[in-house]
Amino acid sequence: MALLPILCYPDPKLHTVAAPVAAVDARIRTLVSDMLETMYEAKGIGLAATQVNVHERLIVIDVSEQRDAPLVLINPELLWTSEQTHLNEEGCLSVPGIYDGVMRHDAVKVQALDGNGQRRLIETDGLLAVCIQHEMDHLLGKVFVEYLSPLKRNRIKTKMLKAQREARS
Ligand code: K1U
Ligand code: ZN
Repeated sequence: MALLPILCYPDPKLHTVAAPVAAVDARIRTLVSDMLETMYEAKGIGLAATQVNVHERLIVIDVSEQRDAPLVLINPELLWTSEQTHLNEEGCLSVPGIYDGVMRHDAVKVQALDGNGQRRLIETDGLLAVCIQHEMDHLLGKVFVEYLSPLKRNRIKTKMLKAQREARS
């Protein structure tokens, strides 16, 4: 197991569109286990492969209180989203320290392969539905700050670049 470095906004690599995973093989199983370790260590509830600079359609999630219910979604496809939406306060491990509201569907239905390559159908709502939408956006190269106004987004970009400069010096 290994901790993977997480890309930080506004790194342009975060805007890469991920390609499908060709086969759930030993390389993917190692990546899944490294991503889970990285997500737990960073105290996140989700992580997309894009955020660790791997541009394949793979996400890991754990929204459980005990942090003992990992969910692995490989090649996830959104089959259905509810008409009903709500404003959700979100954060992102690639935009540390920034939280803001994003409109999300209340419920989603997703088809994916799990970590064993088995097909899974998930219909869910609440935090899991929000997290799935957030992570699937990453696979499309979209970071949650892109839902915010250009003014807010530019302020966040400036703040992140300053923090990264200071961390280097
Ligand atoms: O993709 C990521 O960067 C992980 C992100 C997922 C996420 C958080 C909140 C709403 C939707 C998706 C995080 O885990 S950020 C960590 C965090 O702020 C958080 C942790 C637990 C509950 C809520 C937020
Ligand atoms: Zn994120």
